[in-house]
Amino acid sequence: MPNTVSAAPNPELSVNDFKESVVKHLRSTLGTYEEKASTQAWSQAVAAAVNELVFDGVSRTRKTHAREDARAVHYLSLEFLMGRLMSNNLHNLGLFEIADQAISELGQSLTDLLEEEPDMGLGNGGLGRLAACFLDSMATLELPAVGYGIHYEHGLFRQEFYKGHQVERPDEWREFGSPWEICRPESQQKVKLYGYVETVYDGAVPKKVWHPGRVVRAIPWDIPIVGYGGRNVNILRLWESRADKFFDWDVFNSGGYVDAYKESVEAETISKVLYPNDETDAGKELRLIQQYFFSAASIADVMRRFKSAHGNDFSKFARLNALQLNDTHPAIAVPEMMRVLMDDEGIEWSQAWEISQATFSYTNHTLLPEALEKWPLKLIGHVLPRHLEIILEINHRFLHNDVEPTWPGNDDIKRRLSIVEEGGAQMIRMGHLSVIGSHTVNGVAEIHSDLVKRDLFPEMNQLWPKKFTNVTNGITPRRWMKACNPRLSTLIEKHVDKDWPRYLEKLEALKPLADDESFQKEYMAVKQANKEELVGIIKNLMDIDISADAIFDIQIKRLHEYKRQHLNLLHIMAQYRRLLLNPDYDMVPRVYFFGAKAAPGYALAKQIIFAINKVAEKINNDERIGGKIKIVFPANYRVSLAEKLIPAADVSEQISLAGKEASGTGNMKLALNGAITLGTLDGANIEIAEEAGSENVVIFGMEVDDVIAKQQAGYNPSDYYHKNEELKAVLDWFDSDFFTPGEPRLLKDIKYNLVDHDPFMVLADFDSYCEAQEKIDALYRDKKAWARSTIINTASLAKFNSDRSMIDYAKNIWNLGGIAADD
Ligand code: 26W
Repeated sequence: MPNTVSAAPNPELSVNDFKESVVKHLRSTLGTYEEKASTQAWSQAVAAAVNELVFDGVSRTRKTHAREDARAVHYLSLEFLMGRLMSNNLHNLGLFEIADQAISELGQSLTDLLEEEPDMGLGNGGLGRLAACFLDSMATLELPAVGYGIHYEHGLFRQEFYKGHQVERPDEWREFGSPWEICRPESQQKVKLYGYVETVYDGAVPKKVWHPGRVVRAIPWDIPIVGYGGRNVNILRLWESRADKFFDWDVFNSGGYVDAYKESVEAETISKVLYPNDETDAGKELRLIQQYFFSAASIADVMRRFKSAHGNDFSKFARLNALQLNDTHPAIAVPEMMRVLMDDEGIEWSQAWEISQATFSYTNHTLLPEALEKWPLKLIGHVLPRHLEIILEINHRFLHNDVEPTWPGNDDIKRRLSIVEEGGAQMIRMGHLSVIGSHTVNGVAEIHSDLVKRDLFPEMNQLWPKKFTNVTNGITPRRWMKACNPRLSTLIEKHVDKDWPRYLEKLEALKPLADDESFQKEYMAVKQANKEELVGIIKNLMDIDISADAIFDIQIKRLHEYKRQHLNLLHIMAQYRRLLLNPDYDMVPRVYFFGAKAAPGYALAKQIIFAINKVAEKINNDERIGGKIKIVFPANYRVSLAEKLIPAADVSEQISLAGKEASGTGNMKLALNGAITLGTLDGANIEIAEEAGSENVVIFGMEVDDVIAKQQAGYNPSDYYHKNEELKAVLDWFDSDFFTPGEPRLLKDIKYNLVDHDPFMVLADFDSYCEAQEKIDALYRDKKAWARSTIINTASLAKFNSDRSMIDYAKNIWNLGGIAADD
């Protein structure tokens, strides 16, 4: 359905202007004409027409920032999960309706053109999508900000299912180039690797000289980030690696073509692929090189800009630049900054450290021990010999100046706080380095930030209590409501001010309507229409028939044991069993949607995907249950698929074990679009419950302290297995061929993992989860109560606008103000 929302219309462009521009680009940029052009050519011509406005904004914004000598933030992230850009850019420019009409007058459909665009999937999940939402908000708030990352040739793998198993295929997001990026060869940088460090004694203080063994070039590609309203356009700068020089002519001439070529292949490998690991340490040399490559290129870029304005007056550096570390992935930027200030600029240690610490801040996104990055000391010494020296010096000074005076003679605390982990092969703890090297450290939801202080870095918090803070995550309402849910946006616009996508608190005006029957009807009619639309999409995509009268229950997120997709699955199996035992078992028909990719090396996660697919196959085709349960698991969950699922959701599954999900952001998107949260008291669920009111969410399961108490008392999952007949029966199905006919026990690992270990306490929360599901069922039958709750959810979620997150960062961490770009 075309979006008819008319907020922030662009007054400067008419439908005819836009038509002319598209046709002009079709002919002169794409080299084709109206009668012949493919959908792809049309789509590119539209992108080119949009870019005329976008690029103009880039120049205006840059000029303003340079003239004002603006303080800026540099957001360093190994991941940016941008998704598609066309619809978002049209909305933010206020051009969506104009483009829609212009394109239909040209005999094309905007909806079809939008579907042509591949997702820019340069991220794994929450952390990467958060970075993308933050870019949208920073541009909207007119904050001088640059995103820095890697121009991966292949983003997160494309997922296919083969006989129910996940298969990974390469992602080809820019096979034919992307219209949204501009290459800036003039701003390329060189990045050094390997080699050795020489100490030169030719002045008062010995000088360190790094003789690299390898140099690679970093080529920047800029993606314009259009703020809402279109005035301010920031930049996402992504670095591509290239060999320093393609042919070494001497090697080439002496018959060494292959050797010369090999060097270029190796250099280009750095930006080839995104690591698909999520929440586990990749532990690979190439990943470390990726981290250093983009950190070093970005710092060099910031330095170049600074020096062209201020020469060598580094006393101004921290006043003008903030550097944000998105998790520990860019933590190597800390010693790199020290190296540049000392070795390249001749600044002595203490001043360099002061500048560096005043510049960096660090966001932690996870407490899971397996996700806390550590690098073998030897590996860092091999790849980055100078950085290892600097890290060890940072550590020495920290232990000597901060730890020893606070805990004199306490070796145990020193062992825990040291950047170097001893015992076995020495490891460099990137979390420690990030905390020590930053002026501020934040978690991403209240509870998570508390746990960062209490469990992850308790002594660091004792040393520097003011360093630790919270910034609760957010999502951009432009993409996650206005663009993806045009029906609801249109309804909202009838009742609240037009600038709600900017000021989400305006949705509070809907609260008084929550009990208004005619508004309830309108709101639920929107939900119904969104569900009908999804029914059609699923039919096309998977040839599965589902009914829009069922409850649409959605769990979409990376597949991980702690997120407990298998808890959801066990409950579905239990419901199915109830129906088999009693065909009259009374339940509201349900469609369970899953969307999830598993890290390719994560065997149990892949087996859970296989299990969901096999259970789906059986249940979906079992006529005995009269279609009361359907399971829909489309392959290749990604941003553009999320945009289709979220507006149609009735129930949002947020069922992680308490204390494990740092925040979650899908929970915010679903609740804003009117889904009822079925969740544990974990991450941002807690704050969603606070905002929406506990009567408008369904909470179950253990809380963080219950989890700890149970673990300390000695958790024995097999007790739950033996005590609960239903639970035992469904777990035993995994040990049979019930879902894998003729191939018994293919799913047994899931059962034994749960019965013997159950690290994320699925069995302990099973009963409580089943009860919560019954509450959902009962609530849904009460149409008015349901409508009321869902409206209140939409009306109450302003806190989770990523604009609010960005204002928190700008005020409390970056000390940064907005500047409106020139007209
Ligand atoms: C080293 C491998 C690795 C890769 C990715 C370790 C850790 C990660 C990330 C921290 C994973 C991630 O995306 N974390 C999620 O971040 C979101 C944004 O803050 C939160 O909402 C999620 O709860 C958190 O799991």
